[in-house]
Amino acid sequence: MRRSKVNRETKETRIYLEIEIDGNGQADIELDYPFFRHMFVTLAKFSEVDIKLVAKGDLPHHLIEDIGITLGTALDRAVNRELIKRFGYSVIPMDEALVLCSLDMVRRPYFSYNLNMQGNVEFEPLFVEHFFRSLAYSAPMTLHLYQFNGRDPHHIAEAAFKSFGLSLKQAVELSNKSMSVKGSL
Ligand SMILES: [Mn+2]
Repeated sequence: MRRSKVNRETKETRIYLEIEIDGNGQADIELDYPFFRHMFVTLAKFSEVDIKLVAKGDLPHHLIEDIGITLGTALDRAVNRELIKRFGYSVIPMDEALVLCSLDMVRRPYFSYNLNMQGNVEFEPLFVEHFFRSLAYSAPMTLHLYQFNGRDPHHIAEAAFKSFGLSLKQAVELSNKSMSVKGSL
């Protein structure tokens, strides 16, 4: 079974996260931030990774950052990189928004991001960037999120989470051949 549990406690946050890679996208999210709860349910749905999350903390900024770190750590523990397809990519529309995700589950952290969300009231757009950056660096993985189009911040963020979910689903699919010319990721 490809699953892991991570319990991360600091003076700022307490995060408990359980994932099952070969799940069917069930989400059980305890987080007092409705927009990001919606995003994590979306991530589970499109990656088909089951996610159980209990996140409590002092500030929303700390919470979202630490959930990113915890999810990266959980993926690292649950996945054997020698046995997966390694790359995942997708371009997802949501009405006027069009967002690409391309990722490589190589053990080399890199993060590239150009999402531009303005005039928003539901959530802090910088938290979306912070979440994905924390995740990419703690996994570690190479992660690109690229916005081609979009005006509504909700649509842009949701397209990014869907696109990341679909890309992750592809990348962690089992493969019986090593996807590295070096022989190791
Ligand atoms: Mn929505």
